[in-house]
Amino acid sequence: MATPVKVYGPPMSTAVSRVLACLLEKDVNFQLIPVDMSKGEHKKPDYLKIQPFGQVPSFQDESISLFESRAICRYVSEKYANQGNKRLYGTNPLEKASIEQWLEAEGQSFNPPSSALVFQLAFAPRMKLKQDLGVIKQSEEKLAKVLDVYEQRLGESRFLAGDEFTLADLSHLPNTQYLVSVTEKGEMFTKRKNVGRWWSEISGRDSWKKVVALQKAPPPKSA
Ligand SMILES: N[C@@H](CCC(=O)N[C@@H](CS)C(=O)NCC(=O)O)C(=O)O
Repeated sequence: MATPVKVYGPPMSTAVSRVLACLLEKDVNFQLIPVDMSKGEHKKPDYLKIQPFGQVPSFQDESISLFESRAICRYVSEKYANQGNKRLYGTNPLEKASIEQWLEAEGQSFNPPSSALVFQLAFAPRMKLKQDLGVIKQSEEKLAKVLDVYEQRLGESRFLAGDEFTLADLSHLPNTQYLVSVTEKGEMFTKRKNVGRWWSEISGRDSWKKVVALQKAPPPKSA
């Protein structure tokens, strides 16, 4: 069996969970390496050698190291093109362009307001940080506009980039999971008919259910 790739960081991190979902879709064997962020392990010199911005995830496959979850997902999808979900990153230039378009929409339009809401509503209370009501209001307004665009798109096609589940859909799973399952903003998704249908379909995939199970499992002890 091939040597497992290594993913550094806790599955409860949205960016780490994006990479895990991709690896599970592609049937790539992986080893999860704990990084105890509460102890600042992600800012230690050894870790900064593989992730110079001091964030999770980072990733190693044979002799290469990568960071940035979406870049890692693109790499995994290309390198392991012939295994697991072979349609995940498209099979021709047009499919790939459509996937890239919606991946960009996720990174540039969906992620900023949704990750701000995840931080304010899911993480700040756990970290005993004061919530910023202005940020919450502004982010909710921005996210609503993005979801209106998605509602229209998902009335025309089953998934964002067309008729197949792709990296573009997968990339939305981490933030949406938190918003739907641990905040009161889930209605933003479920009350929109097409977005709600899309969310139940993509979040019901075995790969994502396994990621959610990993998020609920007790953290492994760091070395
Ligand atoms: N754009 C990066 C974002 C990575 C990121 O923000 N990671 C968070 C956890 S989800 C983190 O490491 N935060 C700690 C910090 O920034 O110090 C990616 O997608 O990999």
